[in-house]
Parts: sequence; C-alpha cells; structure tokens
Amino acid sequence: MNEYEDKSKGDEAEAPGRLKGDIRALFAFDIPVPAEADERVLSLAKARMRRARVRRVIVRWATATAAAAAVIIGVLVLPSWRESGENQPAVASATREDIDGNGQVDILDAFALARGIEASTVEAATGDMNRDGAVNQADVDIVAMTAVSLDRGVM
Ligand SMILES: [Ca+2]
Ligand SMILES: [Ca+2]
Repeated sequence: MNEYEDKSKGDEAEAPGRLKGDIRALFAFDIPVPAEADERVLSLAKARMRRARVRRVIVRWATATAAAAAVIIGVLVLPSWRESGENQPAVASATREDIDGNGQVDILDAFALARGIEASTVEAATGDMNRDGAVNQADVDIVAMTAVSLDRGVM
C-alpha cells in the first residue's frame, strides 16, 4: 500500500490528506500580478462589454426600424400603389358600371350606386343597369357582379 492509496471504504471516497496537500501545492499560483496589469485586463474586459452592448442596441434599433418600415409600406405605400392603377384591370372607362367614373369597375361602384339609390339621387339613365326602367338592388347586384368578375380575371 503506497501513501496515495484510498484508505476509506465507504461510498464517499476521500483523498488522503497528503494527496490533497500535494494537489493544492501543484495548482497553487503565487505569481505576483502588478496592479497596472490587473487594471489593464479589467479595462479591456469593460471595453469589450461596452462594444457588445452597443452592438445589441444597434441590432435592436435595426430590427425596430425594419418593422416600422414594413408597417409604413403596408399602411401607406401599398394602398396608394393599388389606387394608382398599376395592378388594376384595364377596364374601359366608358362602362356603365363605373358609377364613380374613375375608369375602373370595382366594389366601390356598387357601394356608390347603393348609396345613391338610398338617397334617391340616381337617375335611371345612369343607374339602371338591367334596363328595366327602375333603379334598385338588382342594378347594384349587377355592378357588384361585374366588379367581382373583373377581380377574378386579374388573379
Ligand atoms: Ca369606378
Ligand atoms: Ca334596373
């Protein structure tokens, strides 16, 4: 039996006292570190943490800016682009179903005709789509069906 052998027999083995002392001596550092070196290491670590913090702020700011840009594009730019007619079906502006006269037949024309009927401001010459002599819901339905069928033709 040499001096490093474990003499304990229980489940919790424990290193003998001399082995513990030898291990401690092996890993004990007694190297003097100048205070300037300590300060330099500390300041380098702080500078590195500051740069990492700035990077995180920049990433968060860029993410928020991208999200805001997406919202702005979705809310402001896309509707005006749609209204510009670039992706609207080419419909003859002289169609009777174009109630508001903007050159396109869409569901807003049906809505405008329905409002006109409700306010009794539509004349038979402009609102009587089926030419039955009356301006009523049947004419609104014709305008709505025209708008829907034109939308389907685009897709
Ligand atoms: Ca129209
Ligand atoms: Ca009619």
